[in-house]
Amino acid sequence: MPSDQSPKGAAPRRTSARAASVTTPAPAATVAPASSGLAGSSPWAYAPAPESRDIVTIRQRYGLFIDGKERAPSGGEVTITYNPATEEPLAEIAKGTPADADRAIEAADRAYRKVWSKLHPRERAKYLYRISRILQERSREFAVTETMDSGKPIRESRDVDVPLAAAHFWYYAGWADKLEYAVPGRRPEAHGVVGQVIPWNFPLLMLAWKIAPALAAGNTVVLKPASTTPLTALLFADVCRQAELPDGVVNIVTGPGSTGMSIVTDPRVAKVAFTGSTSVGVTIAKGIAGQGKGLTLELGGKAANIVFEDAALDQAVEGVVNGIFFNQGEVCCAGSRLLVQESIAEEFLARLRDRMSMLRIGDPMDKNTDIGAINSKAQMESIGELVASGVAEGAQIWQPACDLPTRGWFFRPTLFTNVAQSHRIAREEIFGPVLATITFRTVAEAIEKANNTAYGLSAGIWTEKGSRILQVASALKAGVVWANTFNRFDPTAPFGGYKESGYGREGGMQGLHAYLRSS
Ligand code: TAP
Repeated sequence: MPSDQSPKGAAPRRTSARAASVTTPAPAATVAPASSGLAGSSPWAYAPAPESRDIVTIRQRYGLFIDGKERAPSGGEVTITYNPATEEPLAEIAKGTPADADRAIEAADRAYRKVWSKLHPRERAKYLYRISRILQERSREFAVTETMDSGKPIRESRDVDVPLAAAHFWYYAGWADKLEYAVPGRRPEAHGVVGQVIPWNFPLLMLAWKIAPALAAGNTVVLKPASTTPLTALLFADVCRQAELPDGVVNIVTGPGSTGMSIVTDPRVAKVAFTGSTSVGVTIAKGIAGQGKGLTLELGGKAANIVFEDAALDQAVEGVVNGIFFNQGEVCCAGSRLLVQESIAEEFLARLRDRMSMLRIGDPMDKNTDIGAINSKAQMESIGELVASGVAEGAQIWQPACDLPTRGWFFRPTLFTNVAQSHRIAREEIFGPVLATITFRTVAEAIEKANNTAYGLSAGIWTEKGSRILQVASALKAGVVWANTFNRFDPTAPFGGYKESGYGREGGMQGLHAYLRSS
């Protein structure tokens, strides 16, 4: 489809809080008055600042990227990827089959044996540097495409997803010729072909987290993007061509979960990396059990963001907002449980409600937007169902009075109080802009409640006391603990979880280990 067929400005028509509440369980919700913040009809409302989409040319149809070339799917079928902010189709995407997965693995295997493993590591590093440079040069194109395909605000794709993706390639380029320092005293070797399956919440960034260390370690790759967000992975295929990466080193196979399963279970695939839901992670682990493959799983989370009474409250409010509303809350490490000390709970929640009233929800292409569109209708329904369960189980719901666009999948930011630890909203990953508040009195109680989850991916601590940070951080069962900040990512820092959040680390030197076997 030519780019001009999609609407300019995704949210021209807006609906009132009352009308939009069909997407959320309105009967029990307390909706704040519109005058409580910058939202709605306040005289302080922001003027529209839409990013131009002219830089992006979205084609009508995309094929698979196998052995350096675009190929039609063997079954001849396509799926459609939609703009979640407008519900309009963006492009037809090849529906890769197990036969296509087989061709991609064959190409990756050949490229590994004949080209990539024979290159001097320094030469491999040059390709990674080149890819990083091209991502930087084409950053606007990537940011606009990502926002159109995923629904995330352009501010986030422009300032977080794309720069971090480029930084990952840059960082791992530096490792490519220094692998022996990553595994001192041992001889590092690549696995060969790696199979990677990624989710829809950070499509380009997850691709970079997976492909950059894999290539730096000397592997070749077959990657399957999520069905609702394939466009930046397909644009990345173009970057590989532009960087003159040897054919077959990176292969991108779009298609359903079953195609992902064909990739990861193929005996020629020596290592598997997956990011997504715990249930699919378990299916993959079972599917490849006993095959001797390396496996890293980055799954869900239900992070506690713990605010102690001595915290700088306004900073903590900002951190809590960033923790749960960044990327619409569709973040595995989102701070979706607010643990606040009872002595400050009332004041903290009042400030939090004020801040939430100022969030701007709507057109993700607008540079002022804080909360964009939910990635898919299915995800909207899943969030709505869990929010309804919170109301039914007796938690108190509050939502700010913000206008929502009449088209697209938008969910009003939601705050629950009076939440019991047994409530589903306190236990299950909602993957949406929904925060469940639980109070505590003592440090020990905070730690116990924070660890009372099947997950263990991340956590946040807000306090002025360094000693308390050290005490609490070391007691939390979470792979990543942020102190007086949240959702900070850096290619040099390892990231990963405990328990049902998976195993293995991505990022940093530890992220390289997963892509190396050492003797
Ligand atoms: P998943 O089903 O886990 O999707 C993640 C990736 O796995 C996608 O590429 C998906 O392909 C693929 N996949 C699905 N079934 C597969 C299988 N049997 N074998 C191999 N690959 C398979 O996530 P979802 O359905 O999009 O979201 C469901 C829930 O998962 C969300 O509500 C959220 O709670 C959680 N989630 C967590 C994360 C992170 S980062 N922890 C990310 C996304 C979702 P298709 O897209 O083609 O189905």
